Amino acid sequence: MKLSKSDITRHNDSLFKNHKKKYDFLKVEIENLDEITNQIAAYNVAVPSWALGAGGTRFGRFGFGGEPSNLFEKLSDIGIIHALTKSAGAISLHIPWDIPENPGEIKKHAEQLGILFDAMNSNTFQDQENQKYSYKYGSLCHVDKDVRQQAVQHNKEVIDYGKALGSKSLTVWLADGSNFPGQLNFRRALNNTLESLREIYAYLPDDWKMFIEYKPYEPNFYSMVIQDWGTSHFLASKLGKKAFTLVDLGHHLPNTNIEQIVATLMMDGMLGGFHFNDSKYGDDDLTVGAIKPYQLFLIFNELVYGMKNNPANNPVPAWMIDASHNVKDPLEDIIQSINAIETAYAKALLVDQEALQEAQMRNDVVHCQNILQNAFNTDVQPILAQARVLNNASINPIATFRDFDIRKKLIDERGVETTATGL
Ligand SMILES: [Mn+2]
Repeated sequence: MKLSKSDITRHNDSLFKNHKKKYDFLKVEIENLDEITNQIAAYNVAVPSWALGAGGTRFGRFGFGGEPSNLFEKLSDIGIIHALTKSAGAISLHIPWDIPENPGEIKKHAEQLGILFDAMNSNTFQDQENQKYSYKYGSLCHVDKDVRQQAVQHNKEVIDYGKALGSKSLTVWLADGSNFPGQLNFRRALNNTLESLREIYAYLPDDWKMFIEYKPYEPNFYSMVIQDWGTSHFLASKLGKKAFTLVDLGHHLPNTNIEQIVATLMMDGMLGGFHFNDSKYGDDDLTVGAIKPYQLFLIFNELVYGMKNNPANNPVPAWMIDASHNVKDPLEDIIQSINAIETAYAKALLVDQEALQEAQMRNDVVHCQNILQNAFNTDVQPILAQARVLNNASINPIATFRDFDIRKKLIDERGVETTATGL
């Protein structure tokens, strides 16, 4: 199943007139509209290989049919999303779920679809078949050196797979921690983790980055070894210049001010990666922007400010969608997430940073709030649609997906019973 450029532009014909009217209307209001549109048109976010099938809950999993059952098909699915949006030009792989049997062939397929290989993800939160030592009591933090070495070795292998595909970064997320007080010595666990990470870091190629993800709880419910951004930052600064903190929106306690964390990390040049999702209660992995679009906008406001005012040389963060799907078609869900991310980004680009700074210096709190909320309340959908027009993508990706009956075609091609590997 492959969508051609001409299929998409033909579908756009019926939508173009109405779109142009809306975009021209915005042009009257927004002076630098084309500049903002170009920034949105250049934006890409990586799709993780595990988000293309139905995600499970601990109670059940409900498939969609036509799910990709190997890496080649996963790339094809992202190819469909990328053709429709021209904003999904990267894939993030998870080893061992996506071990490339033939890296050359996989790389060629990705190239033809315009997809790059973003961060590689290791997995030491499950035991694999034929694995010598168990991660039941931790991996990089484990009390037994043999277990730690096995986990270090796995991360080195993940780097090797990434090298073969042209990836340039490794994301380490650890489920390590304890379920009961006294189970684990905090300092020993953190120190073991640091020493293990040092070995992985030493193996990292010079032009690679390492992202350290944190999470306050789950799967361990008393303590997580890397529980918050401070611990991640602590480890990354001890490792060296190639190590950074990764922020996952769902990995915070309720009501945490994530935009402030973003600002603080960027001030120190330490924000390396970003995982998008949304949540009502915990790490719910819901569609981006489904619950708290204003929070997402405030986060993007800090990102835009941080990239413009960047004395610590924070790199452009590695963007990735990290959501899970059980009741929506995963491809439609990812399209919705991309739309929410670009919506927040476009609104943040509308913020008049100079006026905001002036109002802040005058302590004009009312005006500060108005500047932010005027940007947030602007309908930026014509900007996103115009960005897609510029890229020969779809004016309305979900409508195109449905009009072309893509899910049905995938089911015809792959069958109803297929299951994507992953969570
Ligand atoms: Mn994540």
